[in-house]
Amino acid sequence: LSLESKLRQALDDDEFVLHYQPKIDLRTGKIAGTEALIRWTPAHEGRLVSPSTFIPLAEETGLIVPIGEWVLYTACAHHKTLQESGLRPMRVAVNISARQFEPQTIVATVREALVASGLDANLLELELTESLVMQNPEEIIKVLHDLKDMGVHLAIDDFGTGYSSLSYLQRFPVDRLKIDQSFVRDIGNDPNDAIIARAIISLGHSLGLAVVAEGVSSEEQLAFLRDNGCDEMQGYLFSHAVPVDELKNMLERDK
Ligand code: G
Ligand code: G
Ligand code: MN
Ligand code: NA
Repeated sequence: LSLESKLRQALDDDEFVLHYQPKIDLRTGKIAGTEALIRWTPAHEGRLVSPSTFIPLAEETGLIVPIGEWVLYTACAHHKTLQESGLRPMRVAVNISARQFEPQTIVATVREALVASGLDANLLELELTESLVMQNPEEIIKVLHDLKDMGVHLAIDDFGTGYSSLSYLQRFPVDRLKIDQSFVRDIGNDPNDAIIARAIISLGHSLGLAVVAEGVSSEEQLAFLRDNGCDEMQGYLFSHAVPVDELKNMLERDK
C-alpha cells in the first residue's frame, strides 16, 4: 500500500490521535492553553508516526483537508469535555496548513467544528504560518476578520522564518506571535538569536500582540525569555505533547 492510501485508510480507521502540549503563562507559571499536535498510530505497528513525515504528503494530496477537519473538531470536542469535567476553560490552538486555509470554506469549517463540539469560539486559536498569511495578504485579511468576528483567536506560527511585511503584520487581526524554535534553541549562546528573539518580543508588544516562545527546553532559555518580557512558553522543559487523559491530570494539578 502506498503511504497515500495508508493515510486515507488511517482517517477511515480512526488511527490518528491528538496530543496536547501545554503553553505556560510566564507571569503566573500556570497553564494558559494547549497546542494540538497530531500523531498517527498505524494498526499492527504499535508506534507513533511523526506528523513531519505525513503532514507534507497530506498537504500534497489534499488529504490535509479532511484530516484538518478531524483535528479541528476533535481538539474542540476534547476541550469542551475537559471544561465539562469542571476544569477551568482552556484555550486550544490548532495548526492550519496553507492548503487547508481555503478562503471560500475555512470560516464555515471552523464554525461547524465550534457548533458541533459546543466549544466557545474564544477558546479556539488557529496557528497560521507566516508564509500562509503572506501568500495573498489582501484576501487573507478579510478571512481573518471573519474568523475574529466569530471570536476565534489567531496566532502566527514559526514567526521569524518567513518574510512578513511589517505593514501587513499591522493589518492582520492576530492575537499572538510565536517565536520560531530555531531562534530559541541557542538563545543563551548565539547573540544573533538573542537579538532576534528580543526584537520579535518588542515588535509583538508594539503591535499589541502577545508573544509565545516555542521549543523551550532549558532553564537558561526560560530565564532569558522571562527577563525579556515574553508572555508564554511551550517546550520540553515544561512538557512534551501528551494524550488528553494526561493533559486532564496536568490541568487538575494546575488548578
Ligand atoms: O508535533 P511535532 O512533532 O512533531 O509536529 C511536526 C510538525 O507537524 C509541526 O510543523 C507541526 O506544526 C505540524 N503539525 C502537527 N500537528 C498538526 C496538525 O494537526 N495540522 C497541521 N497542519 N500540522 C500539524
Ligand atoms: O510547527 P509547529 O510549531 O506547530 O511545531 C511544533 C513542533 O515542535 C512539534 O514537532 C513539537 O513536538 C515540537 N516541540 C515542542 N516542544 C519542543 C522542544 O522543547 N524542543 C524541540 N526540539 N521541539 C519541540
Ligand atoms: Mn504550531
Ligand atoms: Na512553530
